[in-house]
Amino acid sequence: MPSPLTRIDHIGIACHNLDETIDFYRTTYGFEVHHAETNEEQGVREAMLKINDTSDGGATYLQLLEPIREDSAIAKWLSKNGEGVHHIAFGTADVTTTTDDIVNKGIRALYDHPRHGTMGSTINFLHPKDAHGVLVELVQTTSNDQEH
Ligand code: CMX
Ligand code: CO
Repeated sequence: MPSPLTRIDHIGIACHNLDETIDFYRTTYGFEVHHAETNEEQGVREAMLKINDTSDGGATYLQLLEPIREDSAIAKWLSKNGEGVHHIAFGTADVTTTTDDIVNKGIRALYDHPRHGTMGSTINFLHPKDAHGVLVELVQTTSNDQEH
């Protein structure tokens, strides 16, 4: 059976200063900001840098994340680890079903119901302690999201 996870949607990277980090990615690699927003619920300012389109109609991004609150997940992680790779996100056509199927294998999801992610997506996370030390995000986008 093919995997319901059809792309690397993004790699989440925690940083102290979003604007400085965007400049680094632009001048070093030539990546441009495709989309930027503040997600109050997640406690972040973020920028999505598009890397490539994918065969499922989606795309792969780097997600640069700066905390906007001391009690946010990103602020806590930065204070313990410093800047670096925070999570990987897989794209799926149906985040609810995909999450339920993985939960049924005994892995904890962080939310009972999907929440609001970047560019109008819906997201959930798998607990890193159940996933060999990797915080995994599951992302469902809509077709409109690809055009932003
Ligand atoms: N990757 C791998 N392991 C991680 C981790 C990460 N990003 N974050 C925490 N851990 C590990 C810690 O190392 C720790 O392990 P030990 O017990 O062995 O020391 C354990 O998980 C508990 O960590 P903690 O620092 O006490 O943090 P919390 O349990 O309070 O929170 C988590 C961890 C994953 C539940 C929290 O970060 C969370 O809710 N994340 C989901 C939301 C999120 O990350 N939002 C920002 C991104 C938004 C977006 O992508 O749009
Ligand atoms: Co993310």
